[in-house]
Amino acid sequence: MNTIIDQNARSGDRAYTAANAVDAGRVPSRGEVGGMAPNARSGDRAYTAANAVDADRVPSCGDRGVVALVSGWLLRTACAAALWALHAGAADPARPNVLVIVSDDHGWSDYGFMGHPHVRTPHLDRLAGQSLVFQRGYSPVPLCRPSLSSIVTGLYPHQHGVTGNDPDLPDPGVNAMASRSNPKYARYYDAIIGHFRRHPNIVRDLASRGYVALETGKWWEGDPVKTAGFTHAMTQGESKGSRHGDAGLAIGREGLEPIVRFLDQAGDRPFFVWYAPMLPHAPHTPPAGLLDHYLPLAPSEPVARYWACIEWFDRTCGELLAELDRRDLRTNTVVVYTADNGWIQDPSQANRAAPRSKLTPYEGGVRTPIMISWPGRVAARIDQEHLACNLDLWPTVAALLAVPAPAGLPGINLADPQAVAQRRRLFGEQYAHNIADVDHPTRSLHHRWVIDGPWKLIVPDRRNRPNAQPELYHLLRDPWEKTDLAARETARVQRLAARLDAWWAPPQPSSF
Ligand SMILES: [Ca+2]
Repeated sequence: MNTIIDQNARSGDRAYTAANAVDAGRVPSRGEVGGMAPNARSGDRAYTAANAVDADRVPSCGDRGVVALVSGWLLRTACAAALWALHAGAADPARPNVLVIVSDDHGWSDYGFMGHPHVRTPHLDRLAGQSLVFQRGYSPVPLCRPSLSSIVTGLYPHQHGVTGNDPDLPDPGVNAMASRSNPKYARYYDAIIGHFRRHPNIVRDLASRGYVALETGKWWEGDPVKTAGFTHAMTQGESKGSRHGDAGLAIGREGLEPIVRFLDQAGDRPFFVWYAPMLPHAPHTPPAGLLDHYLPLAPSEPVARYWACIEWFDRTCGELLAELDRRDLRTNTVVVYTADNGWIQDPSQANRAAPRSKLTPYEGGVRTPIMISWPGRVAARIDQEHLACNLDLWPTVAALLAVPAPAGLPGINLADPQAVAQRRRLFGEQYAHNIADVDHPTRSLHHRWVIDGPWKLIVPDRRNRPNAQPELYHLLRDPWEKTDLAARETARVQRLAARLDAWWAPPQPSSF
C-alpha cells in the first residue's frame, strides 16, 4: 500500500483527536493504524472545497451509526456491525466477497488493454488478463449520478427516477450544484434521493444476506448507510452540501487506508466494497511524476493531465488488488470493473470535456469496458463482439453468488454465455445535467439510443431537441461515429426507432 498512500496522502488537517473518538471500542489505536505518510502532500484540494468534513456531519451511534477514525479518516459503521470481532478475513467459498471498481469519467479506449498507444494501465491490463472482459460494454446513461444509481439498482434512469446530477431550482440564477444547504430547496434534493430509495439495490440485498458493505468514493444519494444499506461508509451524506460524496471523495487520491482497515475488521463475514474514486475525473491534478511522463506524449497539457490521472487511478486499483492478494482473498473475491460514463478531453481547456463526451449519447459518453473477475470460477477471455451493460452487474453478481436478484431487472448474467449470445440489443438514455422536474424526471430527456448488433440509432427527444434528427452509425466500421448513415438507411432507422419505442415505457409522473 505504501506507494500510493505515500504519494497522495495529505498532511495533518484531519489529525487524530480524542474528540472524534465516538466509539472507543471501534477506534484503532495509533499503534494499530500508524500515522499519515511522512511525505504526504497538501495537494490540490479543489474537489473537496465544497465538501469539507465538518463536525455537524459526524453521526452519533444512536441515530445513524458509529464513527471510527482511522488514520485521519472518518469511517462510519452501522451500530450492529461495530460489534464484530477481529478475524483474519472471509474465506467461505460459497459466499465470495465482492469488489466493485467504478472508474469516473474515463474514455472507453483509454487503457492499455483497449489499445491506447500512450496511456499506461498495467494493473487494469493485468486485471483484464484475469477477467471476462466485454470490450463493447455500456453505461445506460452518460452522467455520474444516474449511472451510479443504475449500477446499484440494476434499473434504467427512467425506472429509478434519478435522471440528472442536480435539480433545476425554481429561482433564476440559483446554483443547483451548491444550494443543498438552503432549506428552501430541500424538497428538490430530497425528492431525487427519495426516488432512489424506493428501489431495491444490490448493497441492501447483500447486507441482508450477511455481507458487510463498505462505501468509498462517489456517492450521491445521501447517507449510504440509510439510503442504500451499506454497513460502513466514508461518505457522510447528511448535509445537503454533501452532493457527490463529501469525505468519501478522498479515497484513492489520498490512499486506501479506509478499505485496508475495513478488511482488517471484516471478520469471517463476506464483504462488499464499493470503490468509486473520483478518478480520473477532474480536477486533473496528477502526481508530478506522472504528468512529466505524459507531457511530451500528449497533444496538449490538458490531455496529458487526463492521461496521467488515468494512470494514477490504475495505480490505486493495483494497490487495492495487491491488498486482496496479500490477504489471500483474490480467489474468493468477485471483482467487477466498469466506468460510470466516458470522457474525451478538450485539448485546449483543462478539466473540460470535448464534444461527444460525457453527457452525450455518443460512444465517448456511454461506452466502457466491463470486466468480471473471479479466478478459477469465471474463465478469463476478451469478448469483442457481444454487448454488456452496467445494468448487468447485479444479475451477474447474484448469479455468481448463487443468490436471487429481483425479478424483472433488465440486465443479464454476463457469466452465462447463452444469455450473452442471445442478447441482440442494448438501450440507453441521455438527459440534461439538471433534472428539470423532480416529480417528472424523464421530462429532461434529450436522447434515447439503441445498439442492435453493429448498428446504433440515436433518437432526439421531440420536446427538448425539436430540431435534431435521428442519427445512425455502424459501430464496427465507424467506432467514433463519424459517418451518419440515417439518410441512406431509412428503413433501418424506422425499424430501430420502433424497437426503441417498444422498449421505452417510463412510469407516469404520479408513480415516481
Ligand atoms: Ca462520472
